[in-house]
Amino acid sequence: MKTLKIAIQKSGRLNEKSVELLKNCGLSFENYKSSLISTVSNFPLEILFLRDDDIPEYVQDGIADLGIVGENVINETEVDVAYLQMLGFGKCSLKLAVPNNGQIQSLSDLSGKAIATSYPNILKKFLAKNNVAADIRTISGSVEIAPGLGLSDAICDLVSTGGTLKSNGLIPFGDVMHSQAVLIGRKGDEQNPLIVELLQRVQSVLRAKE
Ligand code: PRT
Ligand code: ZN
Repeated sequence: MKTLKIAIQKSGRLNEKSVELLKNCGLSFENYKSSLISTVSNFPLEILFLRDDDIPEYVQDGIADLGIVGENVINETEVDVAYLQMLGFGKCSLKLAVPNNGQIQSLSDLSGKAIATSYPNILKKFLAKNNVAADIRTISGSVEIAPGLGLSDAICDLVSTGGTLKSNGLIPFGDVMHSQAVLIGRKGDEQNPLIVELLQRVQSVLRAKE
């Protein structure tokens, strides 16, 4: 049977938990920081270490069979993949936040205002659904400093503890989406016996943690 490929984040917030999950599934592999691909010795599986942003497309396009990535990245890339299992780590929320000077207090106050974000597609849909016409400024990182620099009136960014917002004088005032890491696969592949076997192992690891 064809060896499976699973794409996980190379480094960053999801890397360690993704590696731990695969190890807890009984998979043996070397986890060298320098390697981009690692072969599992006791299961027909290869692990690809990638930027998280590339994972949904790799799975959709069949370059990887499976992937572990945040729902926020899946929604932003607007791919069509199957959610096989929510994994319960990497939890965060994509939130709107504004400077704590009180000028913006409700969603409708955002009309005509500029919002900085790294999630323009998700934000665009959210604003359309709420009938808010705002100007989306896409920036790739350090979104929290945009209002202080005069680049935007508000931001839309991921929040976990809220510490980063606070230290930049911003207050959250609306949830755009909640997110966590999820195991994804290609639609139609769900009956592949190797995927079924791996998914069962993942589910028993998660059950043991409850
Ligand atoms: O290099 P690569 O592209 O793979 O990584 P990356 O830099 O794009 O992503 P990374 O490693 O930062 O995050 C990977 C995933 O972790 C995200 O896509 C989310 O699904 C999830 N996650 C969970 C988070 C956070 N929590 C989080 N707090 N991703 C980012 N943050 C950032 C946020 O953007 C903000 O700058 O942390 C800051 C806020 O944290 P708090 O604790 O101060 O609120
Ligand atoms: Zn990324």
